[in-house]
Amino acid sequence: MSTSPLVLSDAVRQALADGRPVVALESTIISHGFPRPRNLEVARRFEQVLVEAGVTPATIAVVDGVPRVGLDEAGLTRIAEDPAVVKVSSRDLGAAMVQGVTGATTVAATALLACRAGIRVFSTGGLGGVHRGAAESFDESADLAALSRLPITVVSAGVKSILDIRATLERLETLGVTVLGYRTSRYPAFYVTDSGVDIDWRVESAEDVAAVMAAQDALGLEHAVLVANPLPPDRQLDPELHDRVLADALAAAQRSGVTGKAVTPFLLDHFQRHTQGASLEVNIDIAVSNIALGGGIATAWARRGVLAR
Ligand code: PSU
Ligand code: MN
Repeated sequence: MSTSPLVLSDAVRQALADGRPVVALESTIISHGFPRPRNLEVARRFEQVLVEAGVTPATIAVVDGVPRVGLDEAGLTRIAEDPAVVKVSSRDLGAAMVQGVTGATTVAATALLACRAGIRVFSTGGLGGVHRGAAESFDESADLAALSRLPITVVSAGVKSILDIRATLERLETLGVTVLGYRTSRYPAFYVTDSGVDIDWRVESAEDVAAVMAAQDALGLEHAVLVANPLPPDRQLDPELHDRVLADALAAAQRSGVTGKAVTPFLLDHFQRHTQGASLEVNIDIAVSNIALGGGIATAWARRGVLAR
């Protein structure tokens, strides 16, 4: 028998064994998504939102080469504070383990490790996707391919408008990833409520999402369900500020010649610095809202499990 290299925290292992709700959280959002020192406070708040809802948080990262599902205080602090923490996608996991690296996991790597641990719900802020100009650069996040082969439900506010949203939705269709609008028929654009792109399926409750998960399981489907959860219009980033800073960010990325996995952090950082903190507060608001909804979905899912026994 081979033993799994995954290390689950006691809280996560016990909750899964008891059939209680668990929500996975990614760590790249902490290391590369939010500025220090605010990021540590934010990472703790994310977990607290779940704990208060009776849901066990499972923040996922690779610490000194060990893939961990559920971080202790030292692990969370390390991810938030250590500037040497690298960004780890699914293809990086094996090498990071062998070389004893400490890495923050992207949506792709977090979803993979969560699935291996038996977790079915994962909340984040925004997904990676198809970059603008991808027809030339071929820059498409590994998040999309990963979601095509992992049976996990991911709650996000869509993808940021730094990306090509229409192309991202086309790729998700090709890859067979389910997209559900939570109380909306329009795909959200992260900072802004509405990307202008229609989506096919709308759900009204966490129970609705759990029912779709159960139906897909019954068919043996093994791709992700994306739940698109927009911020209400009165809490979105001022669309005028958004459009101006976005144009600057894209131009700066062009000029700097940044490539590969550095592109997304570069654009996010530029965006954050040039909105004088306004985007940061909206970003936190979005993540908290997605985590709360993820908690509701995990609770509805756990309830179904209990009923089925
Ligand atoms: N989009 C955001 N915030 C983020 C990310 C994306 O709005 O923090 C992070 C996530 O971890 C995502 C990763 O999985 O960036 C995608 O990076 P890339 O485009 O290099 O695949
Ligand atoms: Mn990329």
